Amino acid sequence: MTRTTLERRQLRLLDTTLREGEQFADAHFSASQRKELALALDAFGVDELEVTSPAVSPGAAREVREIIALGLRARVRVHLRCHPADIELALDAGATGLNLFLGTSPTLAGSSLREPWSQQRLRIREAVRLAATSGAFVRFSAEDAFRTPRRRLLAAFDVAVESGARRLGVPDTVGIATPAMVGTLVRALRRRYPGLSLEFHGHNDTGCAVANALAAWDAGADCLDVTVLGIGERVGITSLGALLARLYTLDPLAVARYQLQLLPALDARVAELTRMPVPFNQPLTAAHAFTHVAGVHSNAVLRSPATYEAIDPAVVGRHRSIPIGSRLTGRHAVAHHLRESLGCDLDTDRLGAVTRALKEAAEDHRLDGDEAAAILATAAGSPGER
Ligand code: HCA
Ligand code: CU
Repeated sequence: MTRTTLERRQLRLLDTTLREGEQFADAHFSASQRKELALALDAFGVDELEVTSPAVSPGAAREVREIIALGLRARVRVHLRCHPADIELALDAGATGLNLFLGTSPTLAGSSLREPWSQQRLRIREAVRLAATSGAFVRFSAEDAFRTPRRRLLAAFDVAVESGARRLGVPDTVGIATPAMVGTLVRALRRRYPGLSLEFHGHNDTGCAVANALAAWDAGADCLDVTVLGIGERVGITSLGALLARLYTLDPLAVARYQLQLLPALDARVAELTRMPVPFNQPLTAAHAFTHVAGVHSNAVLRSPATYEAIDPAVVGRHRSIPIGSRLTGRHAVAHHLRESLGCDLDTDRLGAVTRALKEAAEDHRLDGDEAAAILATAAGSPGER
């Protein structure tokens, strides 16, 4: 089921590292770093790039112009409040894609906006009309969609569509939706607005951002929001690499147009710019994404990688690693190392002895490469080698 839907519809990935990503507490990108990231994301093949509103600061306005001027293949979308002045600023900067948003939930309306619903409705109508009359591609997103009563949500979307929006955004702003909730809502919207583009933007506060993005896709959304490493407000949103890993295992062809080989460098660069390592649990690009430790695992992987690998490391230009510095290691891993690093094979008894020596040495700490190599070298040099 998923397989056929993946093949049939055109997936669009909207990368918002330059907008949502900038809201990550440790992110600050200079103008030249923003351009560098925009170029890297374009080379990677993301379909759309979202940038911060020019209303934020004069620097942000300059950067919108500069990124548009790069003439990327990816479409540039400017993230905007439903304020006429913000829209004018984006149009002045040359924007042809306007991502409008407005908080529709009672929680947000009661705190940040303090506007009655009738007023909000008018605001959506005017903003979307103004944006659409310019000829720009207009998306309207109902911030906090999953805490917005269904009737109000649909009323907001109806106004946006009547006023010229070509895409509707469904953000799980505080990350409380489950995949089932996302599926139900997106399916309902798909039925109500056939032919309209649907975008999903999922925060990761409860660890469901990737699963929710997949649920949105399965239910009929065509545009999924991501950032590099998933950076964003609080614990961020759906990560680009994690979503691609998720989709790849379902259907490699569906993501074939993205340059997966460029992912490790992209993730490493954003980690560097945000002064953190690539998180240990980042699919595909974590330091140990393709490392096998336990003897049973390394034995099986050496015989047939698919036993314990969802994805071949070569897909992202990486190699598998089978360290032997743990007490969990096994004789097959050790034999592999002896062959690879010292070009020698030991008989069964010697191999058993060196494996025991390694395990014993690793009883109270992980052996680093040098310690393990020293034990192997001793074994290789001693009688019994062949
Ligand atoms: C924000 C909130 C937002 C908007 C998403 C959207 C969210 O930081 O402005 O425009 O669709 O998560 O709701 O990122
Ligand atoms: Cu967000």
